[in-house]
Amino acid sequence: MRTPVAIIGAGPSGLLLGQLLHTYGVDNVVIEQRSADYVLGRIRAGVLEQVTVDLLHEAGVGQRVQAEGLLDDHFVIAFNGQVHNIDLLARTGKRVTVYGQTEVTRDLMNARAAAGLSTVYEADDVALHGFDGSSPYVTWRKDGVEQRLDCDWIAGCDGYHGVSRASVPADKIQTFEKVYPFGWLGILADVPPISHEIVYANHERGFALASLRSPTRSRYYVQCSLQDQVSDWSDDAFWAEFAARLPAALADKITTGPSIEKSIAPLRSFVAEPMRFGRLFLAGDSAHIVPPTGAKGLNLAAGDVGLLSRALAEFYKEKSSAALDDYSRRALARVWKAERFSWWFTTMMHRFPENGAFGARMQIAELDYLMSSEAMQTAVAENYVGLPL
Ligand code: RFL
Ligand code: PHB
Repeated sequence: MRTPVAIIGAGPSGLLLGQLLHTYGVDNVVIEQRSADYVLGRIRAGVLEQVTVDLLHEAGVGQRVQAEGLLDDHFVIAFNGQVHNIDLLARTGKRVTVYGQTEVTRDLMNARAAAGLSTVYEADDVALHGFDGSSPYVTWRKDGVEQRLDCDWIAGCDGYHGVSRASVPADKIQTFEKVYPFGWLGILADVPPISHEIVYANHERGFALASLRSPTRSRYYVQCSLQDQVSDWSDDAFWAEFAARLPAALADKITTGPSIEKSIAPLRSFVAEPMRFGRLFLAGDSAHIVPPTGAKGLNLAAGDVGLLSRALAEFYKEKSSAALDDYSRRALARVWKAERFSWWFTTMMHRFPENGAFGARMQIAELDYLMSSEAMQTAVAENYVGLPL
């Protein structure tokens, strides 16, 4: 088997890359270790930047996000019992779209199937070979049978725990990491959301976030201890803690109900440099992780593959490798800015027990300043709606 671009991973970055390349006339094969249902079962991101929505349109999968995505022209920051707006539209002229990662993935999977593009699910022992030379290839086992795919380029879109980054020799890669001393406990429930806007709450009991997937489906989170297990948190315990961390005006709007998903995610900032190794490119979570405060992870993944797909198209159409040679530099410049914003927003909103009462007062001073300064609100809004590609 041979293809121009072998894509490792059928998460949003791999599937979006495949669809963008297809629209540019570049064939590709996606190799994923899990089943399609498993990939669709992961509940993750919910907020799309306009750059991401534009890329979905470019990839030919914009119809449903256009019809069903909820447009938010502001988001909410709560602290000291008060509720404050960050007016995205007034400060930047842009909005964000609330539309679940699950739905983005489903739209991309359907489009890939309709276009007849080749996807291998449940591939075991995926391995990357020869990307430091001119003839890279990928091997895997499917139903016990060894398979090989020769290609011009490999796109490592296989997330933080994937094989692509791990295949790079240690002396060729530099990594930067910060692990936060807490996690997020998230639940999904078929109850009406407290608000159509995303609410980020700083509270002395810890951070809370109110988000949604639709007018009838809520996605809520509370900061939790890294020692906590999902089984430690009954639905009742979650609802009580969530309500305790919101200002009364918002807590009064909570409709409780049984959770249909409940999980704990650790928080991490991580960047690998560079994002190209010979004929291997890294994109999305395989190259970088942000804590979810600020909703940047999926959007960064989309930005990476936006740049990479155009660079690959230029290579095949114009026989120029200039954009491919510049991919890592351009992607990393944008990635580090989103890392900074996500780290800063996380630091301002969460309880850090080791920072004590002084640290908590610093957060309140910063939040007070934010809400009194139009300049600061513009800076936050600019980052939240997403920096240009
Ligand atoms: P993914 O989604 O991890 O997909 C990688 C795929 O590669 C497969 N894979 C392999 N395939 C073949 N061989 C191997 N050896 C493989 N190893 C792994 C995996 O099975 C998987 O299918 O990475 P990708 O595509 O780069 O996408 C990144 C996003 O998923 C991620 O950044 C976001 O979910 C982060 N994130 C958020 N991002 C946002 O932009 N907005 C949000 O509101 C937002 N909220 C979140 C989030 C992430 C969260 N968690 C759980 C980490 C909320 C949470 C709670
Ligand atoms: C979500 O809807 O899952 C979500 C929203 C905003 C964030 C993180 C996650 O910052």
